[in-house]
Amino acid sequence: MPDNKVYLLDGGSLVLDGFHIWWNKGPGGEVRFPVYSTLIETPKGRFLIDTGYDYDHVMRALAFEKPKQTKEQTIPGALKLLGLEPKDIDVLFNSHFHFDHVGGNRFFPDAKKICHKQELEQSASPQPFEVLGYSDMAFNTEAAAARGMADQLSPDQTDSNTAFEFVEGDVELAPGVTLIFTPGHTIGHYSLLVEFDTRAPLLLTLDACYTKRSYEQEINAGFHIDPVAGVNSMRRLKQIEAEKGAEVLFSHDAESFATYRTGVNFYG
Ligand code: 5PN
Ligand code: ZN
Ligand code: ZN
Repeated sequence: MPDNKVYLLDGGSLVLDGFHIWWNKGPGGEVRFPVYSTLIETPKGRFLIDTGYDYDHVMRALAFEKPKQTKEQTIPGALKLLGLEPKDIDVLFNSHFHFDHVGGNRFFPDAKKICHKQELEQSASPQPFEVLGYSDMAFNTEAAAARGMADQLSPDQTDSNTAFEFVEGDVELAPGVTLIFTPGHTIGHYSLLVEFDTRAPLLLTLDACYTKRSYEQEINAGFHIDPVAGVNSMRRLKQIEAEKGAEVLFSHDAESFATYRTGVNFYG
């Protein structure tokens, strides 16, 4: 069995109206929710899942989401709490390309980068209702250029140091680290199952389920490409939870997040 360790990297918080978090259910009103990334230390290397949001981008493009992010809640800051630097990350996997999951990608020019086959092309040519979600394009030179947003790139970013390898379907990234294809929120969205030597598996829903209530009541977020696929993805996660006896972690749930291990406290 794999000797895996999972660290949750606190990335600060944002605000949305409750009708965006719980689509067509609410209640409405401002809800502040956490954003975090996931570091998995494995015998095969360090895998980072997502990179949070870029504070300056949110202030420019979505200031109404009222970002709160300390220096320790940037990706380099959160890694530093663990005695790590961005160059210590071997593989960066993006669950999807929404701005709150790609904001720190530019810190990882040397990591191998992986995403779903269709997610990159969708972000380069989104549906009109997806434009706000795919508003930070600094993770890939070609997709940024296709959107007319090359001004978001910094001079040191190149086609090759922002290139992705593609996967589709369920994929084992490393022993005990499995990407679970959960489309609906976006076309190429992934959730994550991590198995351990010594404890129950973790099932990270990522944005297939923002909150515990979303999961229990099968409520999509307001941002989605296919809500029916989204409900089916939540049902699939429930099946995996039951089969594996997994502990389920949600992506944007303040109440749940307060009970999760963060900083130097890890799972494994
Ligand atoms: C946090 C957040 N805010 C807005 C959007 C959006 O338009 O698509 C995805 C998304 C978000 O995750
Ligand atoms: Zn999302
Ligand atoms: Zn998100």
